[in-house]
Amino acid sequence: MIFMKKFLGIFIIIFTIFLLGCEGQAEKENEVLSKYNENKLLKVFKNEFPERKVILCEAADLTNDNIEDLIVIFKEEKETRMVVLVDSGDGVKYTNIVPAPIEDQSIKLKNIDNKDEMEFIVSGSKRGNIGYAIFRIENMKIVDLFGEGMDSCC
Ligand SMILES: [Ca+2]
Ligand SMILES: [Ca+2]
Repeated sequence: MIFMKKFLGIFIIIFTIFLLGCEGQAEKENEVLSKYNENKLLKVFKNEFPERKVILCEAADLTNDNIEDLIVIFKEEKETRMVVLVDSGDGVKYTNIVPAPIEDQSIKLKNIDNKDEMEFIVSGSKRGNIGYAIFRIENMKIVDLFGEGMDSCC
């Protein structure tokens, strides 16, 4: 009987940790995305591609014209991909689409060479394989400037 109680106790603890873990993940996602609920570029994207599930966004001017653009990492079928929505002043324009890490995605903005367009660093993982790459938008294309391990995490 004592053994059973112990066993049940451990089971409850493990189960609680599991539940907390799931909830934490979902909350984090909602928190990140809720910041962009009113973003007009994201609204256009969601309307145009309802089948693409948005995972992560980051707003910044990436084309050096003082108009804010939007980096979007999304899932479509089983692929995780990234696209940049450029506010052209005459509607939304899309860059090419590139593979993105499938887990733990993060986007960091940094003007690495301190001039012209803002660069951005995307990192993430896939089953523990970590990768990152530095990108810049050139002529409406996502250009991969430097990276490591992206093949094994995308
Ligand atoms: Ca811009
Ligand atoms: Ca730059």
